[in-house]
Amino acid sequence: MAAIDVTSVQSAGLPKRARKTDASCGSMVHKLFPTHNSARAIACGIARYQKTERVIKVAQLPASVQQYIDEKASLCQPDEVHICDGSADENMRFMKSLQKDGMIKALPKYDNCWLARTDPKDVARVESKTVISSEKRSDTIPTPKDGVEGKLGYWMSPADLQNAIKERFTGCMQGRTMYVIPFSMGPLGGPISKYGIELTDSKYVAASMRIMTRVTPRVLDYIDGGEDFVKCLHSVGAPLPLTRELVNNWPCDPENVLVSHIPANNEIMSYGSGYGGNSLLGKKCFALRIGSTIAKREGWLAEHMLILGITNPEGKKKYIAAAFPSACGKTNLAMMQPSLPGWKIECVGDDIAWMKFDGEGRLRAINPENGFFGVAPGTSMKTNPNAMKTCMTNTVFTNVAETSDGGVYWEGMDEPIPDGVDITSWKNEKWTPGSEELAAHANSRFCAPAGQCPAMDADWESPDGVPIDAIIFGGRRPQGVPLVYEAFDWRHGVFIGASMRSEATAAAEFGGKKIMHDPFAMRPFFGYNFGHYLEHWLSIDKPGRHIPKVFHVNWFRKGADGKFIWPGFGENIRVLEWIFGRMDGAENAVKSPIGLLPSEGAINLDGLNENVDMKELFELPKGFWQQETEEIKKYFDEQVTTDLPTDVAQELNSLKERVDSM
Ligand code: GTP
Ligand code: SPV
Ligand code: MN
Repeated sequence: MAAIDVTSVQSAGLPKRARKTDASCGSMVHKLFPTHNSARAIACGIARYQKTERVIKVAQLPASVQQYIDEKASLCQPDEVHICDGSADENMRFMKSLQKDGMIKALPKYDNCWLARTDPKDVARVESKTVISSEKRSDTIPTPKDGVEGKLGYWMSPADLQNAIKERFTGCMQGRTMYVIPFSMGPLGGPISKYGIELTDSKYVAASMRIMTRVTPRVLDYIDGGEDFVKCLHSVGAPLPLTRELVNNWPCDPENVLVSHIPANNEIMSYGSGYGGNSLLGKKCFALRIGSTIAKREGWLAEHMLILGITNPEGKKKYIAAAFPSACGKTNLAMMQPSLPGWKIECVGDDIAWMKFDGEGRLRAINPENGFFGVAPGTSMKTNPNAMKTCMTNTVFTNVAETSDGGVYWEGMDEPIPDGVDITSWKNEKWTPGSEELAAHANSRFCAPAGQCPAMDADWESPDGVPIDAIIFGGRRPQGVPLVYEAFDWRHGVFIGASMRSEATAAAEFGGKKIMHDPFAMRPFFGYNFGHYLEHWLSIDKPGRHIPKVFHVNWFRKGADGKFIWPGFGENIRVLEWIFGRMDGAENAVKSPIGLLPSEGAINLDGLNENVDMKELFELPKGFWQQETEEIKKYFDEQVTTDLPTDVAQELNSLKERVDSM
C-alpha cells in the first residue's frame, strides 16, 4: 500500500514547517468529524492526509450541505450519493474502479501514475460555453458598442439559465453515483482560504480534485461552524443506460457543454465536459470567476497568477506574482531552475493567487490550490526539471502519449525513445516520430500534488500568505514587445494589465496563432464587469500600503528566422535578476515611450551559451507601437465603452502621445 499512498508521500516530502496548515489549530472544535487519532499534530493539518476510508452519511452533514445535496440529487437523480473523505484508500478504490471502466490506465514505469484519454471532443476549456448569470447584464460584462459582439465574457439571464439547467441536469446522473467532495481552497482554516462542496458524477473528477484541492471532511466542520461554502455542481452528462456511444470510455456531452456561474449565490453548475477547468470546479470556476466577485466585495484580489519566491546570491528574498495567459509559461516560471549561479527560485503556486492587504499594508498572497494541472508538451528535464520530478509519482496524465514500457511521452519531452519501445498517441493510435499527427494533444496535462515539487517554498502553505513585492504581466508576443519593461507607477501598471494581448493557445477552443486581447490574463475568468474590475485594481493604491512594482515580460519574441530570440526557461532568471534589482532600488533603468527599460548592460548575460541579439529583443518599432495603441483603443472603445475608467483612458492617451513623438 505504501507505494500507492499519495498522501503519505506528500506529507513525508514536505519540510516540517510547510506541513502545519490548519490555522485554526486549537481554536476550532472538531465536532462533526473528530480525527481518529486525537494527537494534536494530526488535528493540525495532517488529518487531510488520512489513509483509511470512513463511511460518512448525509445525515451527519451540516444542514446547509444536506439541503444542497437534496436539491441537486432530486434534479440529477443519481442512484447513490457518496461523501468523499479524501483518504488514500478511497482514492485507490476510485482509481481501481476507473481502471476497470477503461477510463484510465496504470503507468507501471512510474509510481502510482495513471493515464486518461478523453473523447477527442473534450480536450480543453470551452470559453464560448462559459457563462455568468446575474440579474443585470452590465454586472457581468461591459456593454459593447452597438453592433459589436462582447468578448469580455458571456452573460445569461437567470431565467434562461434556469431553463438551460433544467434541460441539461434533469436526470443527468441516473444510474451513476453522485460524489460529494468537501474541499478547501487554501490551507484549512486560513484567513484567506475558502470552502467548497463539489457534487460530481465523475470519479476522475473526484480523484483529480483530491490532487488539486484539499479534500477533507474537516471542511464540513468549518461549514457547521458558520463558514460559507461555494456550491459546485458538475455532471459529465451521460446518464445510464447510455444513449450515445462512448469514445475512449470517456463520458461527456460535448454538444451541450455549459459552464455556468451565479455569483450572487456563490454557485457553479457545469455540464457536459469532464476536462480540466470545466470540471475541476475549484480552479477557474471557483478560484477565479466566483473568487473575483467575492474578492471585489471583500476588497481583495483573485488573479490568474503564479507566485514565486526569489532569493539572490546574498540571501535576500522577495516574492513575485505573475499573470500570463493560459499556456504562456506560468508553471515554468514558478518552478524554474535558474541558470545564474547563487540565485534560487521557489514555488508558492503556478496558476492562481488570492491576494489581500494585511494590517501593515503588505499585499499577501496564497496559492488556493494544492496541485498542478500543468501543460505536458514542452516540459522536459532541460526546460522544467522540477515539473518532471513532480509528475513521476501520484500523477494523473490526460491526453499525453504512452510508451510500450508503461511510460508517458509528449512533444518536447526531449528524451530518446529506446529501441523496441513503441508509442501510442493520445488518440490511441500507433505513433512514429516524424509523424504529421501530434503524439500528445497540445493541451495534454499532468495533474500532480504540489507538495511533491522539489522547488516548493517553505511557506507555500502559510495560511497568511507571502508578501508580494512585484507583479509581472506577460504574454506570447512574436513581434514588437520587448523582453521586459517596468510600469512608471501603479496606474500605468493597471493600464499595462488592461492592454495585455497574447497569441492564442491550445488551452481553449481557439485555433491558429491569432493575437488576442487578454487583459490581466483574465479574459476567460472575469466573474464580473471588466470595467468594474479595473476600478477595483485602481482603488488598490491607497496611502499606507506597500504597493508592488509592475512589470511586463515577453519570452516569445521571434526573429526574422521565425525562431524565439530569447532562450527562455532557466535563462529567464536574468530578467528576474533585473526585476529584483528594481524592487531593491537599483538605478539601472531608462525611460522609453512604453515604460522603463533596462539600461545598457543591466541584463546580466554572463555565461549565456548562445548569442542573443539584445538590440532586436528590445527594439521598439514606431509603426508597431502605433498600431498596438490603435488596437488597444479599438478594444476599449468597442468592448469596454462607458465602463472604462478615466484613469485608464488617460494612460492610453499618454501612451499614444509618447509613441507618436518617438
Ligand atoms: P496554464 O496551465 O494553461 O495556465 O499554462 P501556463 O501559463 O502555466 O504555461 P506553462 O508554464 O505550462 O507553459 C506553456 C508552454 O509554454 C509549454 O509548452 C512550455 O514549454 C512553454 N514555455 C514556458 N516558458 C517558456 C519560455 O520561457 N520560453 C519558451 N520558448 N517557451 C516557454
Ligand atoms: C488554463 O487554461 O489556464 C489552465 C488549464 O490552467 S484549465 O484548468 O483547464 O483551466
Ligand atoms: Mn492557468
